[in-house]
Amino acid sequence: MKILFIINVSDLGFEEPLGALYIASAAKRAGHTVEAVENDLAAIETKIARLKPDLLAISVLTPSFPYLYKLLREVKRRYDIPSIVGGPHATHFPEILKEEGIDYVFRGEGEVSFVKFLDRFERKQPMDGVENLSYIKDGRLVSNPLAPLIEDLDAVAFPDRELLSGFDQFARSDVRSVMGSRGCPYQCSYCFNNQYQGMYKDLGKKLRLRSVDNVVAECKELKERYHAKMIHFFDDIFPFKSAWVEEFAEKYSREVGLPFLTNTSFNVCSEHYLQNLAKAGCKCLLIGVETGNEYFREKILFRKMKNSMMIEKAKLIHSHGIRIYTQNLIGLPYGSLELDLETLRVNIALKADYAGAYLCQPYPGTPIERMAKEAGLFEEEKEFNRSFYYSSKIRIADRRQVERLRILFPIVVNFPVLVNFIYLFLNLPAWPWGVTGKLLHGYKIKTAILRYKMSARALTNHIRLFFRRPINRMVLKEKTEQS
Ligand code: B12
Ligand code: SF4
Repeated sequence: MKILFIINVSDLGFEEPLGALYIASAAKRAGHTVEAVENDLAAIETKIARLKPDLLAISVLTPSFPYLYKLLREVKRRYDIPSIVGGPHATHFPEILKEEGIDYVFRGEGEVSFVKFLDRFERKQPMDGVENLSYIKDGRLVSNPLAPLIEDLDAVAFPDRELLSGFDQFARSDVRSVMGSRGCPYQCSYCFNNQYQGMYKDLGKKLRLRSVDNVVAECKELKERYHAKMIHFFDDIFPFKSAWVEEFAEKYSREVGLPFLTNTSFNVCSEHYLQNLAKAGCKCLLIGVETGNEYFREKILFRKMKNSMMIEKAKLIHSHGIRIYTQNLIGLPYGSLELDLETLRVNIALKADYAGAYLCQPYPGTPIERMAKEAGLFEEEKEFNRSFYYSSKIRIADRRQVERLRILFPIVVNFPVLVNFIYLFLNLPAWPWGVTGKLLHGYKIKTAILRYKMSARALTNHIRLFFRRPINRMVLKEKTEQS
């Protein structure tokens, strides 16, 4: 069977769309043909004319759903090809099946049940018993039960990077994306994991690790076949089991030896963990501070951490030569400008190398959305933005200043003396800071995040993607098209 995957490349930089790549591998292993095309109507039409696919597949996140759905509907109006939608948004909102143009929805982990679906689909058999699948039967939405989470992640085929061979932005990149684990032990109130764990309760472990050998084998392949010079581990939290990190540091540094960056939590940053990460080649850690107020952190965000502990751990991270990229949420429900300024001060205290601040987004179904609704702080009529940078459905007190603070935030953390003038800056137009912030971000990507020897080809690719990137431009374009 021939499957055409529509990849939403405009919301990606050099990050590879691992969900689609894993699914493609599983389908190819089962003997199907899978090709990919970017999210552009003309390109899709050309590809359909050539490939004549039997099925259209697409992976969707909540913020890009409205846009991707319109694109899919347009394609379906022109071609009578069944479609299946998967990914985080489909996982939580199978009712999108009611929208014109979506024939099947796939919830949760894909590799095993998708292949079962393809088999039934090809033989035109009924879909009863195909786990994870939602579909319309006799006018009713049917959601089959979920299959348990895959226990042995080593049994899953590596993501199919060949799928992206025709995409310039990935072909020219030398940073590759890898997941060493799936899941997270925490349940932050604003995160997809909170709902995911509820859905998969009793259906597998919250956190699953691949073996070190399996991860190292993938990284070696990336180095040898896909000219990787740096690895971006996209784990929610990079594995922190002592024996695992120790074995990883040993084998990865010997057999792969590429610098890498990854996500982690201050909670797991022990001396042993950091020592091994540094030995393996970790150059930068992306860590959530989220808010500087301990009470809010615990009661609103469901994250229990002391500021003093974070500051202590940040010192330890720096002592191992690893840079810190913090992530912060401002404009929280019940929050205020003062609260967000507390967050700014904590980032200064822990000397973040780069501190990103984002407006808190109450994604549907998350506890934080419930809180915002209960407090009457939810603006129902607002559409979800394709990014969490530019707007929020939360009714933010001091909105104007908080929005300006988002732009000023990384600049002030890098030049702490500016904090003395913060109230003045918050009352002036933000655009000059926007330009400075963008330049600082670019500089920090090169010096703190992507700390590896880039080829000229990769550098120009990064620069091109960096300037093409701002989702706000796309959002503006969408708005203009709508009006
Ligand atoms: C890497 C990553 C990114 C990358 C790349 C995103 C991408 N499209 O691949 C970048 C940095 C670009 C990114 C951006 C954003 N991200 Co992000 N990101 C992730 C992260 C850390 C890993 C994604 C991943 O590769 N997972 C591994 C693969 C294997 O899992 P998967 O994608 O879910 O795929 C599996 C199944 O869902 C299913 N499946 C997936 N697609 C399909 C399709 C079909 C047809 C089928 C049958 C099955 C299927 O099978 C796959 C294999 O089992 C996740 C957290 C996470 N743990 O997943 C957040 C996550 C996906 N991101 C999230 C968010 C909110 C964002 C941003 C809004 C943040 C921002 N900057 O504004 C943007 C949105 C960009 C956009 N509009 O699309 C949320 C999404 C929540 C939601 N309700 O949609 C997540 C879940 C984080 C979280 N914990 O809440 N992100
Ligand atoms: S630690 Fe990160 S990935 Fe884990 S639940 Fe919290 S926000 Fe989500």
